[in-house]
Amino acid sequence: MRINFRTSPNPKNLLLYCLLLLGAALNAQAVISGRITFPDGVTPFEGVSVSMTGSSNDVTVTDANGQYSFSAAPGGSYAIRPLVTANHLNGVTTFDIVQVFRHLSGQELLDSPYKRIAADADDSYSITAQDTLVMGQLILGIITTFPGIESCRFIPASHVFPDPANPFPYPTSITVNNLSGNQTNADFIGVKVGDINYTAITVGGALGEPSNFNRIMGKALLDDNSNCAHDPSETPLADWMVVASGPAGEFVTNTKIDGSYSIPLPEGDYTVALIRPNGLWSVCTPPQFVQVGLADTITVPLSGQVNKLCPRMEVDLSTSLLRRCFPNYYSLQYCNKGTIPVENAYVELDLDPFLALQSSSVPWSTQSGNTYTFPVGNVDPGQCGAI
Ligand SMILES: [Ca+2]
Ligand SMILES: [Ca+2]
Ligand SMILES: [Ca+2]
Repeated sequence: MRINFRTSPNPKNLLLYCLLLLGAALNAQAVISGRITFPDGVTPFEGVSVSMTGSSNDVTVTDANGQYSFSAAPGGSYAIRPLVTANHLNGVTTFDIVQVFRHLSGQELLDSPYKRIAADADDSYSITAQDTLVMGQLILGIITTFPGIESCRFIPASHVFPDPANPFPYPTSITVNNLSGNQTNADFIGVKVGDINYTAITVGGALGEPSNFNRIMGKALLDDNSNCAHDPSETPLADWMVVASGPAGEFVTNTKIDGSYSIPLPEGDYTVALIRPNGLWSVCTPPQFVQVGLADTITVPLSGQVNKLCPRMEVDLSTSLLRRCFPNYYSLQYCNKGTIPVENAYVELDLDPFLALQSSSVPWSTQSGNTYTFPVGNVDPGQCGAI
């Protein structure tokens, strides 16, 4: 702030001068800025929406170098989070699917936590056959977006993965508490969902229109003590569907292994409902009505209960394109969607006569013709595994 002061000093003008200086001091702003790049630390993400929420709210977009910047009042606390929801197909090919298959079959493990995050195409916080399935559906045009709505994932560059082989869950925002001066290193590493080998184009408008930042988020927990409210140490409900419906449309996501969910959506009024996976469960939280404004984050806690005590095993089988006379990979996922553990479970695989089984990550116990039995042991409620 520049103050021009030309009149000769007199008490009235001095008071005005002091008040102007005081005003300038109160308005002093600090900068929170950073850069978003691929894991190489070089290739920028241009056109990413970045939100600042907390003591004040703001939204900006990264420039051609992947840079963004906010001005914020010192002393405040802020959360910075990038978001891209467009162009899901960007960088996703059958080559990426093959890499996930090789990882699942143990042939060649994905060698970076960022590749593993990119491989989690269905946003379940785990890498399973389901991820290859949705990648294939996207390439074939059966679906146009990955589940979970976001097409890129952003992890604070300073984050150290405690176990790089299992990077889930991972932070998606940078928190600044009691801002004391310019903070210019709020950098993020970006990956494109489903793009394991980093071939997505991230500049020149390839990431699509800047995303909307309003969101509904929360957790779904098993209501162990039957009060239909969240209590400490209650069990997360993983892979339950959450639906937000309103005049702008219906927005659907699935909860992750820690029970959390997040739905970016346009401003408006919504009804948020938790959907039980099957009749063995019940939902005790009634549909919640919420109003979502610009840059709002609305938290809606959800609770489910046990309806009937029964195990329920489900199996999914998927593969990429099969080539005759070449090795092909099948991935088999099993889950217990029931309410009690199942003991000594096994999966029976009945292969087409044109296929011969060469090897598997879980050894089969018996074979009868082209039918193979894979013992998978005890499976807890909500637990899944892959072969
Ligand atoms: Ca997944
Ligand atoms: Ca790729
Ligand atoms: Ca409870």
